[in-house]
Amino acid sequence: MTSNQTLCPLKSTQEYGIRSFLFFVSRNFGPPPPPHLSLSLVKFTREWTAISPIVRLARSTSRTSREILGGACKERGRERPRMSSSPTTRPSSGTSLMESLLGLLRIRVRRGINLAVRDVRTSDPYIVIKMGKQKLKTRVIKKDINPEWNEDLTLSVSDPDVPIKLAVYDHDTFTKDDIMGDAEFGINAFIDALRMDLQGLPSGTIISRVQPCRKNCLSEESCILWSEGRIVQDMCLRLKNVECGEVEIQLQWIDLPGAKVL
Ligand SMILES: [Ca+2]
Repeated sequence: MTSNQTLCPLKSTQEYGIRSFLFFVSRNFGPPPPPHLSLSLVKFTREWTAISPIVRLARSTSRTSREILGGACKERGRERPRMSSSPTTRPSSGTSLMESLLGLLRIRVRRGINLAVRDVRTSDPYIVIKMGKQKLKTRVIKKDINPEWNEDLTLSVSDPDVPIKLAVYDHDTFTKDDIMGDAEFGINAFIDALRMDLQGLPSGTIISRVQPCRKNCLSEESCILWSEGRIVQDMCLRLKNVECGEVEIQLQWIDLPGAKVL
C-alpha cells in the first residue's frame, strides 16, 4: 500500500467521522496499523477533535439558517403581490384628466379703471391670468389707463381651491414690460352656487354676496347671481403692489360632458 492509497480513505472518513475511519482501518489493515498510518491517524484524530465542535456548530447553524430562510421566504411569499396574468388597467393620461376635470371657468375681463401710468403719461396695458400651470393673456390696449377689453379667458378647473392670480402689465416695445399691479381671488363661493338647483328662478336673482375684506382683493361687494339661465359672479378687484388701479371681471361656468360632478 502506498501513502497515497492510505491518504484516500483518510479524506473520505473526514465526511463520516472518526468512527467510520477506525472501522475502515481495522477492517482493511487489522491491528496494529503501520507506523506511517498511525501517525496519520493521530494527526487526523487531533484535527478532528479540534474541528468537530465547529463542524457541529456549522451544521446546526446551517439547518437553523435554512429554517429561518425558509420561514422568511414563506413570509415574503405571502407579502409579495401575486402576479396576475391579466394586463394592468392603468388609465391613460387623457382619461385621468377628464376624471379630475370639474369644468371650464370663463373669465370675462371687462375693463381696467384708473390703471397706473408706466409710460410718459399713459400705459399700454394687458392682463395675465394664472391658475396653477395655466397662463392666459388679453390683448394689449395701447395708450389707455381705462381700457375695455371685454375679452374671455377660459381656464380648465380641476381643483377649485387653487387661487387665480391676475396681473396687469404695460407693454413696451424696446424694454421689458412694466408691472402695473396684481390681484388674487378664489372661486369657492362661485362653485358652491353652481352646486345649487336654481332652475326656475327669475333672471337677476342674487344668490349670494361676497364682502370685501383683508383676505380678498375685492374693492366692493361681489354678487353671485342667476342671469339668463346661468350663474355669474361679478368682481371688482383692487390691484396690489401698485399706486392705483382696479380691474372688473365676471366669472362664468361651462359644463363639460364627462367631467367630474361638482
Ligand atoms: Ca408702454
